[in-house]
Amino acid sequence: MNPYLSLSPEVATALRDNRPVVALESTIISHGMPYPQNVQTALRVEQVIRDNGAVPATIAVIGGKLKAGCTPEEIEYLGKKGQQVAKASRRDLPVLIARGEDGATTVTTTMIIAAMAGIKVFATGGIGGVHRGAETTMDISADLEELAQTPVMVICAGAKSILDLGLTLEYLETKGVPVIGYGTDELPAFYTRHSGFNVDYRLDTPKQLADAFRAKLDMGLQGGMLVTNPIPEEYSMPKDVIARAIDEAIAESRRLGIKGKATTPFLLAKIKDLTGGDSLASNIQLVLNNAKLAALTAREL
Ligand code: PSU
Ligand code: MN
Repeated sequence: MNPYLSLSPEVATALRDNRPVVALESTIISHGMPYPQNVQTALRVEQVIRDNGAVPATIAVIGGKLKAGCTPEEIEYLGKKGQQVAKASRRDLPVLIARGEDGATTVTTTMIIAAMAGIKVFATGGIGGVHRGAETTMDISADLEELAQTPVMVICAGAKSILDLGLTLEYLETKGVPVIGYGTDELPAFYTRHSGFNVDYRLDTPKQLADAFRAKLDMGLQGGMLVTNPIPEEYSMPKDVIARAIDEAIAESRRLGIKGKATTPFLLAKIKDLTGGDSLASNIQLVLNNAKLAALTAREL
């Protein structure tokens, strides 16, 4: 086995016995939400996965090890350190590992480590994508390239309109990534159920999701599958409130000249400030909702 990979005993046993395991990312803990809600949410998400019959594997880089299955102490550590922890994408892994450092895994690196461990289903909040203005900044998340090459199903609530959702869908189409709407024909936009853009396919049950992904794996087609699961109606946010906050956050980031890997965490924090915490409550609910669907789908697989 990969000498850098370290499975928790629970995850190792579950994988050996062919029981369902769901991967979870850690950038959402360190950079996606404030402390202590980030730690509380990460632990609640793990509980939801257990309650639905699967084993959670929170993924992170700790002391130069690729961890699949963090302890509650490790989750607390990542949550408390917050933005001090390196946000680790694909390009960051070699140096972090060689130096024995820590890193919070994004969708990209969570997929990489999940695949190394043999975990096929991953639940998160939102993915990175093509940023607004990418035609001049070239800011396109590595998450899209990872979906094109790594065999993991990613269950999210769509993408935030901090991104250009139309261009994000075009990119995924070019890269051959199936984009599925769970119970919907429309791409959900994270805080809201509607974006005005259609997905490729609508599937309605965890079994249908598992069957489609199984077919992809069996054919040896490289890459993952993106499942977009709309936020439950009762937790969704008014469209105009969130649109205003996002526009203002983007304007501020341009004024300050925020660039590169700092962009997404900056926008997420700003939106939270501007919406007075309402967006955080929605964010927590949609992650719990995705965790449940991921557990049920992992069982079918
Ligand atoms: N979008 C969110 N919440 C998040 C992220 C994105 O709504 O926490 C995080 C994820 O870890 C994602 C990463 O993989 O940001 C993308 O960063 P970038 O745009 O720099 O690729
Ligand atoms: Mn970027």
